[in-house]
Amino acid sequence: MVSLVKRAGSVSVPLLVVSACSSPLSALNPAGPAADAISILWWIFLIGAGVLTLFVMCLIAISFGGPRQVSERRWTVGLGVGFSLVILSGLLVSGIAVGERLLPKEDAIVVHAHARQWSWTFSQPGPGGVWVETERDLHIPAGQPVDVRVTSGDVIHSFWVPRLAGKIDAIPGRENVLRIEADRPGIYEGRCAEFCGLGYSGHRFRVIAHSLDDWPESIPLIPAEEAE
Ligand SMILES: [Cu+2]
Repeated sequence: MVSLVKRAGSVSVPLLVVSACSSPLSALNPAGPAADAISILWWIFLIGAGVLTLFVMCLIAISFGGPRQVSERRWTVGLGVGFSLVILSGLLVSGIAVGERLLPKEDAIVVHAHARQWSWTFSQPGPGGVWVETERDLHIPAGQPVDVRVTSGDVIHSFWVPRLAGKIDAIPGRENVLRIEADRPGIYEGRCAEFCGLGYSGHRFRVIAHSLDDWPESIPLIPAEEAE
């Protein structure tokens, strides 16, 4: 019985890990350049943390072998300063390089995302340049960078589409900008990533990426004046 449970566990744990990585809300299942960069950074940090853990475990194992003559200089300069500096420098450089790639730059399509308890309203220029609004679904062209200008009408929320980019807070009285991009057409799940009250769990939205061939005519947009 015990061996059966162990065998089931050994099979289900890797399956759980694999399914979690490929879920619609997994940052480890990237579908755009910003999410790609974040995913790479996540793996760098995981591998770095794994190497450090292994190193410390080795030191602990060695310590069980009895007292050893290791010079103070070797411990202090080699391991205390040198080793830490190498690891921290690597993490710092990789973090800055990835962070720089996530910053908004010029020539992006601009859309507005307004959060409220508990809805999302998106507005942008539609077919013929008419300003339009959509509720819950944000429509973007695939393969194009899009700057999302995020605001809030009540409390602090957070705009997060794990497969397309990092997250950014929606703060009352302030506008924050996040660049997202989808490699290919599809539907990408989004969530509010900041606890914002009792309806927090339902504070969801979707990003629908359309083919560039029929953008923006293919979008079921409602002119802003009709949406009010
Ligand atoms: Cu929220």
